[in-house]
Amino acid sequence: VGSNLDDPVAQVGHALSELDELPRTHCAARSSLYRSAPMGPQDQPPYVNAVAALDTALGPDELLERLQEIERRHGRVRGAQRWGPRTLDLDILLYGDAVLSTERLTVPHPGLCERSFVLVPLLEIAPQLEVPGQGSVASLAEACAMAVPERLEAAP
Ligand code: PH2
Ligand code: MG
Ligand code: MG
Repeated sequence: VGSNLDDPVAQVGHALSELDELPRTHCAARSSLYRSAPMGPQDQPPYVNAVAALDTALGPDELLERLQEIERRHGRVRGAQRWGPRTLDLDILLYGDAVLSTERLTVPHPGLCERSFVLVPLLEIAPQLEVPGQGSVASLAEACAMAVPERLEAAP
C-alpha cells in the first residue's frame, strides 16, 4: 500500500480498512506505516507505505480487479509518468507461494526484492516469510541497499 498525495497517512489507513472489507477476504495482519523518500522521480512528495496480509478466497485476477477499484475510489489517476505521484497504489506483492506472469500481473512483485519500503514492513508482519525463488524476507531486507524507511508512530 503506498500513497504520496492528499494526506498519505489517511489514504493508507483507509485503504487498509477497505482491504479487510473486500468480499471473501479478511485482513490477517497489517504493518505499521512507514515514510520514505520517493523512488524514481525526485520532484514528488515522500511516500507513506504499509503492507497487509490477506486471507482471501478471491483469485489473483479478481483480487487485482478489486484493488484497482479501491485505487479508483481514492481518486487514482493513471498518469504518463512512470513512478509518478499517486493518491493510492495497491500492489500484490505475493499470492501464497504462487509464481505468476500474465499481461496484467506478475507475482512475486518484480520490485519486491530491491525496495526497502516493501521489505521492512513485510519483515514486521511476516519475519519467517520466503519469497519464491528469492530467499527469505529477512535476508532480502538485510541485503537491500536502499535507505531504511522511517516507521511512523501510530496515532494515539
Ligand atoms: N511507489 C512508486 C514509485 N516510488 N517510492 C516510495 N518510497 N514508495 C512507493 O510506494 C513508491 C515509490 C510507484 O509505485
Ligand atoms: Mg507500486
Ligand atoms: Mg501499482
